[in-house]
Amino acid sequence: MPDLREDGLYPGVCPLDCPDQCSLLLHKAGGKIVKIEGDPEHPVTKGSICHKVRRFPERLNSEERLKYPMKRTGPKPGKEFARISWDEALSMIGTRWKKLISQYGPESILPYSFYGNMGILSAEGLDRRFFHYLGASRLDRAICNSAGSEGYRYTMGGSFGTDPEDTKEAKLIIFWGINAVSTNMHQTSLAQAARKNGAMIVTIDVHKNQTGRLADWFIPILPGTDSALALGMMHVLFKENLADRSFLAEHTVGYKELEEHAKSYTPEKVSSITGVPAGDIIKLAKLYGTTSPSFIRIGNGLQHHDNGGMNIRTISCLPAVSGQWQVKGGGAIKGNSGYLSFNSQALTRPDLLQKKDTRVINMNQLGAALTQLKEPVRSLFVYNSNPAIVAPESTKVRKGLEREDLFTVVHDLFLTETAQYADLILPASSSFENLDFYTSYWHHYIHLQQPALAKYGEAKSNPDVFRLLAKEMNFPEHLFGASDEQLINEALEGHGNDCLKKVTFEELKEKGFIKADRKGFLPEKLPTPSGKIELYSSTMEKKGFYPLPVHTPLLKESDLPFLFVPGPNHQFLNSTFAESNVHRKLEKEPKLHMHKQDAEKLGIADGDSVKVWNSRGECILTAVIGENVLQGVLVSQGLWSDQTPNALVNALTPDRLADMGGGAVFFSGRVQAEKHTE
Ligand SMILES: Nc1nc2c(c(=O)[nH]1)N[C@H]1C(S)=C(S)[C@@H](COP(=O)(O)OP(=O)(O)OC[C@H]3O[C@@H](n4cnc5c(=O)[nH]c(N)nc54)[C@H](O)[C@@H]3O)O[C@H]1N2
Ligand SMILES: Nc1nc2c(c(=O)[nH]1)N[C@H]1C(S)=C(S)[C@@H](COP(=O)(O)OP(=O)(O)OC[C@H]3O[C@@H](n4cnc5c(=O)[nH]c(N)nc54)[C@H](O)[C@@H]3O)O[C@H]1N2
Ligand SMILES: [Mo]
Repeated sequence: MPDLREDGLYPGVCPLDCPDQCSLLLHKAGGKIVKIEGDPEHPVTKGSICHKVRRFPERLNSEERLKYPMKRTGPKPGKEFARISWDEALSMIGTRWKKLISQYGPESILPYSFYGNMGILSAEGLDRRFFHYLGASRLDRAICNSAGSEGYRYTMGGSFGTDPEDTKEAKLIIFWGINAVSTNMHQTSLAQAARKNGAMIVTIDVHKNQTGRLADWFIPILPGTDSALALGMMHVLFKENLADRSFLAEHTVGYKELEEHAKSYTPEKVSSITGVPAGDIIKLAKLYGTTSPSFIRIGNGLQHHDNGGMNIRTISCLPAVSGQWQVKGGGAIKGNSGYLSFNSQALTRPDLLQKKDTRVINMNQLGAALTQLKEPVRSLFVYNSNPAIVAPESTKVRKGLEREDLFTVVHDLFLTETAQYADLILPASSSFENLDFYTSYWHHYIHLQQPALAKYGEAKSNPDVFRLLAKEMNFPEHLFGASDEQLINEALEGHGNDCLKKVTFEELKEKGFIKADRKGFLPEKLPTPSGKIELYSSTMEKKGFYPLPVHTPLLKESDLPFLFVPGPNHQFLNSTFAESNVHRKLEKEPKLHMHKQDAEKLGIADGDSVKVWNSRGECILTAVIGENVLQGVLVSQGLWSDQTPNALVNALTPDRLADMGGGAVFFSGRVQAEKHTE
C-alpha cells in the first residue's frame, strides 16, 4: 500500500457510472487531491477526460461533504441534523432493525442502491451479502439498462459486442439512441479517428443534440419506434440481396423466419410509424448493407421505453443480417461487461438468503413500494443512489420518504435530496480513499484503485459500513470479516471467464489496469440456448414474447399531445454534480426543446418559461424552439437538483415497467405544455 501521508502523483480510475471508465492521474498536495488528469498510458481513454472529472477535486474537497454521522432533529424533509458518533449511529440502526425483524420480519427492511460508485466492492459486494444474510426485501436494480440487457441477451446470450478499440477501423458508425458526445466521449473520439480515414457517422435520435450535430447524417425519429426502423432496414437488406446469407446460415437461428417476417415492414409502413421518410430508410439500409466495417453503438435511450427491451433486441439483430460481426471493427456494442465477468456469487452470496421467495421490489417503483404495500417497508437503507431525484414518479417517491414511521438511513458523501428525508445520515468516503476494482461496461479493461487519500473526516467506505453493521447485528465473523483484498481475490477466482483467466490481484496492483484476453470477434459459442445468434428465440416464445423481433407501439397512457423525453445532460452525471453551482452554471438552465410549429400553436417563444404537466406532476422549463425535435416530442436534459426546484423532471415520468427486465420507462410518458406566467 502507498503511504497515504505522501503527496505526489497517484494512479486512479474514474468511479462514475459511465461506459468510458477513464484511467486517471491524481495529483495530491497538502494531503488533498488538487488536480485530476487523464492517464495518457491508457490505450482507450488515452489521457483525455471530461470536464466533470477534471473538476472532481472541487467535489472531493467541498465544504459541503458529510464529515460525521448525524441524526435528524427537525421535520422530514429538512436539513436539521445533529452530530452523533459512529457507535451511536450503528447502535440506533442495530436496535431498530432487530426490533423490526422480530415484529415484522426482515422483509420490512429494504436496501436501495445503484452505481454512484462503480467500484465492485462498493456497489455489489459485502452490501449484497449483508442483505442476503439479513433476509431483507430484495431490490430489483432495474433503473438503467435492464430492459435492453434482457433484449440483447435473447439475441446474443449476454453482454458481448465489438472491442471498441477496433471501431476506429469502421467505415460506417451509427450512434443509435446514444448521446455519445456527452455519455461515451471516447467512442466519439474513436468515431472521429475513423472519420479521418473516410468513415461516415450517422446518428439516429429523437433529439438533434451534440451527437446529432457531430454526425454526417442525422436521422430524427419518433420516440419508441426504433424496432420498426431496424425491421425496415432488414426488409431492404433481404430484398436487395445485401444480407450475408452464409453468415446467417452458419451463425444464426431463424433467419428464414426473420426474412419472411421482415417482408411486412415495408419502407412506407415503417415511415408512417417512425417519421423517417421511406427514401431515407432505403438509403440507410443500403448504406449499412454496402459499407464494411459498419459498427452500431446502441445507446441507453432506446430502452427507457415501454418497448425498450424489444428495441434493443431488434437492433442487435442487424449486424447478424449484415454479417458484420465477422469483420474487425464492425458489429455493435450495447454493453461489453460479459468479457469482464468475475465471481459475483462469491462476493454477494445469494445462497445466504434463507427464504428463497423473499419479496422483490423493483427500484423503479419505490414510490409505490413506500406508499401502497400491504406489508409496508418500514426501513430503507440508501447508498450509491439519490432516488428523490432519479427515480420515476418523484411525487410518489417523496410522499413515501416523508413517512414519519419509515426509518431511513442514507449513506452518501453529501446531504442529497434523499438524505434530507433520512432519520440517520452516514458519511461515505470517496472512491479515491478506498481499495476497489472496476470493470468497464464498454471497453475491455479491469482497473484497480488503491487508496490515494486518507479517509475524509469520519467517512467510511461502503464495505466498511457493512462490516460494522454485521458486527452490530451479531452476524458471523467468517462471512463479514473479510478484508477488501480478500474480497477482490474471491471475485477473481473461480469465475470461469477465460478472458480474465490470468488476471490476479497482485498483477492488478502492479499494472493498475489489464485488458481482458478476448479471442475472436465474438465468443466461439454464444451463451444462448443454441450457442448461435438467435434471430428466432424459443426462450422468448416460452416467456410469452413474440419470438422474432417486432415493433410494438408505446402505451398511449393519456390523450395529452406530447411525448416527453427527459434524458441526462453533459455537465451532470445523473444527479451527481447537479449540486454544484459551477456545473449548473455551465448548463445555464433546464431547457425544453420544442418543434417550432408546436411552439407556434401554443404561442410559446424561444426563451419563454413553459409549464409542462400531466396527472403525475409539473415542471417549469425554458423553451428552446427550433427543429431539434420532431413535432409532438419534447426533450429536456439533466436531473437537476432541488436548487432548481421547478425542474424535477421525474415528477412527470411514469413508474410502469418496460416490456423486459422490469426496466424504467422514463421516456414514454405523455405531457401537456403551456406558456408559464407567474
Ligand atoms: N455527461 C453524462 N454522462 C453520462 C451520464 C450523465 O448523466 N451525464 N449518465 C451515465 C449513465 S448512468 C448512462 S446509463 C449513460 C446514458 O447515456 P446514453 O446511452 O447516451 O443514454 P441517454 O442519454 O439516456 O439517451 C441517449 C439518447 O437517446 C435518445 N432517445 C430517447 N428516446 C429515444 C428513442 O426512442 N429512439 C432513439 N433513437 N433515441 C432516443 C435521447 O434523445 C438521447 O440523445 O450515460 C452515462 N454517462
Ligand atoms: N428522468 C430520468 N431519470 C433517470 C435517468 C434519465 O435518463 N432520465 N437515468 C436513469 C439512469 S440510467 C440511472 S443509472 C439512474 C442513476 O441514479 P443514481 O444511481 O441515483 O445516480 P446519482 O444521481 O449519480 O446518485 C449517486 C449517489 O451516490 C453517491 N455516492 C457516490 N459514491 C459513493 C460511495 O462510495 N458510497 C456511497 N454510499 N454513496 C456514494 C453520490 O454522492 C450520489 O449522491 O438515474 C436514472 N434516472
Ligand atoms: Mo444508467
